[in-house]
Amino acid sequence: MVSTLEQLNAAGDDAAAAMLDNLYAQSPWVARQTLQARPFRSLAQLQHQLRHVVDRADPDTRLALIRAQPELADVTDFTPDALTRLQQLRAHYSDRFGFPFVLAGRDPRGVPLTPQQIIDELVRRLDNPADVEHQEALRSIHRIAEIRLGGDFGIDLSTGNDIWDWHEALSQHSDPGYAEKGQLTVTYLTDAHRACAQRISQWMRECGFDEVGIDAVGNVVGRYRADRADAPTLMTGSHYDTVRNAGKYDGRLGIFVPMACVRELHRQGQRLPYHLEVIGFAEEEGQRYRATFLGSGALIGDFKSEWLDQKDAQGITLRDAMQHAGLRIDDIPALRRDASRYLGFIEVHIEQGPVLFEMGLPLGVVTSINGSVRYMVQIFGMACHAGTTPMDRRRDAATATAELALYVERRAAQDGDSVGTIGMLEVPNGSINVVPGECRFSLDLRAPSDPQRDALVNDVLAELAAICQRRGLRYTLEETMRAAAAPSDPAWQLRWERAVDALGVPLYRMPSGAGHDAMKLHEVMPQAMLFVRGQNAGISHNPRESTTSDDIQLAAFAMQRLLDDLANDTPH
Ligand code: HGY
Ligand code: MN
Ligand code: MN
Repeated sequence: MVSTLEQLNAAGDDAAAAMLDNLYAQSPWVARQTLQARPFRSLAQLQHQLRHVVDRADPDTRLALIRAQPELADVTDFTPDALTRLQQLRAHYSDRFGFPFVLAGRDPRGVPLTPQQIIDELVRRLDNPADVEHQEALRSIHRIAEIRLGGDFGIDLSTGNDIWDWHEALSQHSDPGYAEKGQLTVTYLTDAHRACAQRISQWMRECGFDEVGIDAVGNVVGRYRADRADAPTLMTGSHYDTVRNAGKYDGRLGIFVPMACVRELHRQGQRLPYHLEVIGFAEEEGQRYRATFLGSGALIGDFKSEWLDQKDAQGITLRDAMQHAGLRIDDIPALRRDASRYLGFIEVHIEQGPVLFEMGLPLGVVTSINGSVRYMVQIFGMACHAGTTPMDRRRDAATATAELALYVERRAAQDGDSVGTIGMLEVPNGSINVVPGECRFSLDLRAPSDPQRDALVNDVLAELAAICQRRGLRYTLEETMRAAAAPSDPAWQLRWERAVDALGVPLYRMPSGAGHDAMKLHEVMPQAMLFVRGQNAGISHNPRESTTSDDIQLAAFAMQRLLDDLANDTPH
């Protein structure tokens, strides 16, 4: 029999505790203490309070909670060999950590894990340091409780599951050289990229958008018309290109969540007092060409024509790639939006960091997006014999780069909230027995404010010059991207805050260390973002990037709430 939140809030203490007694095995104290915070406005708020009660318990109580959990119950699908392997690993796990292996038997989509997935997860977690595994065990216990709560209270996850499934289906398209390895890489205008544009277009049509098209730079643009032609427009969306060996949710989540909202509006036959423009931006990551934010930039009139002569790793120019894809370069200037016709821009994105995951929160409201600058650097020294050249006679480009890398790490850490990364580094045509005469590398420098970012940049570039001076080397420097810090528009940030609060989800405001298309739209219209918790400690730009149907659904409900509230605030 399905329970309701109203029943839980109204029940006597014992009856209420009985409604929650299957969430945390052998540990009634969790529910009892949680219920003291009644009434709950949502299951999300109840879940957060359950986690909070466990987090504030003393270490011994938390350890007893883990030890009270039964071992994996359902092993019916295990072959005898797999079961033997499981038993051996579980024994090893208990010896190593002093508590049983606890795992939520379902994946982030709520689908039961296969025996192999269970064994793989157990093997992976055996490598965890004890303190990390202790936290991971607790998160597994909370995930089990979340799944059981959803069952007991009859949560319908169909919206979250559908959005989750769109990601899964789109991830089938990947560039050659990666697809064969089961890796996801979709770079600008490859066949996989263009297949993605077609899939997204098709799904938009199925969702009921009035107009769907692929624009002159490859953005997929869906419009859901307002209740009157001369209404203003709200823009939302994110990117569908990816980094190399990427996760499935970076960017795409911000396309699919609004698509699901339009699907619901269409199902209800509801029209808003504003047009809703949902955009799948074609190029944000700047992987194939150094043309970061190309998709969103084109909409604010910031398509740089010099990009057209850039060549990719195969020597194909951006111009050729666009013409091969049937894009009309002459039509690009017309993509520029008249910002006066827009209410603003909102974007949903996975957090791509550990904060929400560690706080046990499904959603966060973004306060500002860090400003960033990127460079490609070449250091030139002298290639020479590794065996005969004395150490004090070398002009080694690689050790100079290494010296700078350690400086970048130290200098960025000095600010506390700046970051500096050398993500690409190579000795072109290097040989094992040749002192590197050249070294190429990237620089990615970011900070919450432009002055802080620029101070970091100035110091790093000064150190680059000093290192090369001291070592007798020369270098070239090419700035490939500069994005100003983008504080959220207060009114739009408040809209997200109200929507999150209406779901009963505890409100958490946070900066974005990652760059997003919102920072381009920020240049011409007000913007604000919503973050969704990432699983696996929020890892991103990595195939372990993950998020649950539950959290995806909460993001969709938050956007629906924002759209409804905006409709009420917009003159009809
Ligand atoms: O690098 C970034 O911050 C984003 O993922 N493009
Ligand atoms: Mn990214
Ligand atoms: Mn992104």
